[in-house]
Amino acid sequence: MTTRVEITSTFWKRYRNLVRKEMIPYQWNVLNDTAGITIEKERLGDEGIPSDKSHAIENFKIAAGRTKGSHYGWTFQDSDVYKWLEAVAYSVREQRDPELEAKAQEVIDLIADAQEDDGYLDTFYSILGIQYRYQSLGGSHELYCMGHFIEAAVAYYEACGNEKVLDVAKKCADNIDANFGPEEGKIHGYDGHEEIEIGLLRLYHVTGVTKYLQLAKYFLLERGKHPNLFRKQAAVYEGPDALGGIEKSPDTYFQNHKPVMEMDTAEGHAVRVVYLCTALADLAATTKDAQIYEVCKRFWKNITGKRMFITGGIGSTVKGESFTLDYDLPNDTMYCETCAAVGMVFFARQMLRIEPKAEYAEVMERCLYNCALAGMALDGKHFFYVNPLEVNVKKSKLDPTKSHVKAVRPSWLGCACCPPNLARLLASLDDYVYTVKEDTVLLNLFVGSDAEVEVNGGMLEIQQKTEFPWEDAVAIVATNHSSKPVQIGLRIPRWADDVRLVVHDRQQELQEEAGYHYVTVAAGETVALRMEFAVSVRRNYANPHVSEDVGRVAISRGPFVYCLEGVDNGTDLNCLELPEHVALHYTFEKDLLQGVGTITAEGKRVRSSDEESLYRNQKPEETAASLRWVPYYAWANRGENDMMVWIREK
Ligand code: FUB
Ligand code: ZN
Repeated sequence: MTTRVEITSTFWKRYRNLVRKEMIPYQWNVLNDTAGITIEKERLGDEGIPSDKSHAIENFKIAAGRTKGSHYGWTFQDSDVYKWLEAVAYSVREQRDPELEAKAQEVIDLIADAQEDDGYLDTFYSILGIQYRYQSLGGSHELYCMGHFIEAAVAYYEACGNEKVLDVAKKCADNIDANFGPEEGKIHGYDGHEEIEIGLLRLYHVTGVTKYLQLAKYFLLERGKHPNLFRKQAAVYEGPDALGGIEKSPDTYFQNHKPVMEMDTAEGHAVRVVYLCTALADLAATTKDAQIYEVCKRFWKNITGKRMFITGGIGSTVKGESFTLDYDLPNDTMYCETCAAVGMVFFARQMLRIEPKAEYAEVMERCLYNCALAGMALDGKHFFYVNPLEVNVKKSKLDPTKSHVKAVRPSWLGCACCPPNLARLLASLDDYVYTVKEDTVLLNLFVGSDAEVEVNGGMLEIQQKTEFPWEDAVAIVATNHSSKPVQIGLRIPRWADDVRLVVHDRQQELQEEAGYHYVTVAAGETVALRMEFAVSVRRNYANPHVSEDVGRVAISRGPFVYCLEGVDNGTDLNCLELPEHVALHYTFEKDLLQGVGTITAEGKRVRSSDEESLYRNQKPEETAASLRWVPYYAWANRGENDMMVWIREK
């Protein structure tokens, strides 16, 4: 028996139906170049990368010898197909779909045909020069792509029992194992972009074959022991241009500046960092290695304590899509890539496997409900790569340093890592609701659902009846079908002012242990619980080291961070002010943005009576202004629009 969580929440079912009905078919058309859309460049400077179409499926057909042509797109174009396949796996796990499964089988057959006889799998090198494989690891993304394939294969195997896809994955991993490792004659190195480590660990979990665990461990712990690896390879590399010079980036970009076990801050490319952390935490959970967990905790502390935006976004600069330094969190030039927020959700999930700390679930929730969801329009067909906390439409168009900050989600992106990443996360949301550890089931996310959770050698049936996030209570009914007692760890949300817990109609005092309250369910017992939250609208202030946010306030309610949009608040959002003591009113508006809670307040707007002069000696005047906030995730669904999260407070 395995754990099964069926999501019943209206909020989340809408997203999951969107994945099944819109995202998967739409992305399939994009990958086949039949969607009839225009693909946007991410920013100035990307002109050199061919990205007018996806060509991803065509690349496989060419590599498989089914058609003629050349490779097109980024070196990691294959990963778009793999992430799509992984999303399909979770979708059919939730609801079987013979037509979609037939399509997935076609893709699996195509991938198998594109695989080299020795297991190597990468259309870029198969088409452009197989003799150059593994020679430009800084930019080539070969192991990254294979890691994504292995993840998809494991997910699809687990969903449908498809042996073929798992065999292709094992063959692929065996090829990597034959080429990399500490032994003489093998390459002593790793990929410029972490991901293979996650894939190998998943392959180990499903097959139990220890060499996959060992290889993942090798890649993780070897990292940083070969500074200059990528530049050294690049100096003698004569193959096809892997990624326009990325391999010459500083070692920090690739987390290659010192051995991983010595790292204590998040440096370089944000997605790479969180994929590294996800794999490290999985390794620590799997091998119960306390030292590796210490490293994970250092990363966690640095990221969430000093380098994360209030929306759960990470990556402070477009340059290298990277972290910069502690407290450097600029609202209008940041990066906050959708994939990075998705990766934080992965990281948090693995941390929960190691230690039951609600802080991990809180960050997971913050990233999920804010930055990750904001990565997609409500129609499931438009996507942000970059998720700003402040946008001025004119500046985005005319200021070259803000060309990456968009006010409208494009239909697709030349570098399309984010849309299918979001699809696979939303389709697998059921994996994030609970964490099982020994005799305990942690309830991490309040998501209406019916679940059967394998725990302590038996089964716990657990139902969450709730319309959270739009309702402030959860009724939980749990039946322990095993012969031993089971603990349920109920997360006590920090965004609530008061949490009341009623067990079998009797109010209970909460006893908090690292953010959870534990309830024991005896063998054969059924318990009925009700958690009620007093959720108010909150004003949030940043640490004053975050210079951009000094004197500013961000509004939140429950797990949602809110923002002001031009469509509700007019232009020049920076002229708006929220007086310190005015009341903030919350209303649920069922007809707005598919149903959202909005917040209103009586604010102020500064304006000049003399619009002509740039500088003057009088303070601008203040007039009354009605302010209206919407949840951040729902912004940019009403046309081109300025937006702001942090408003000046007076
Ligand atoms: O390099 C592969 C993916 O493309 C990264 O994860 C994203 O940040 C984007 O650069
Ligand atoms: Zn991305």
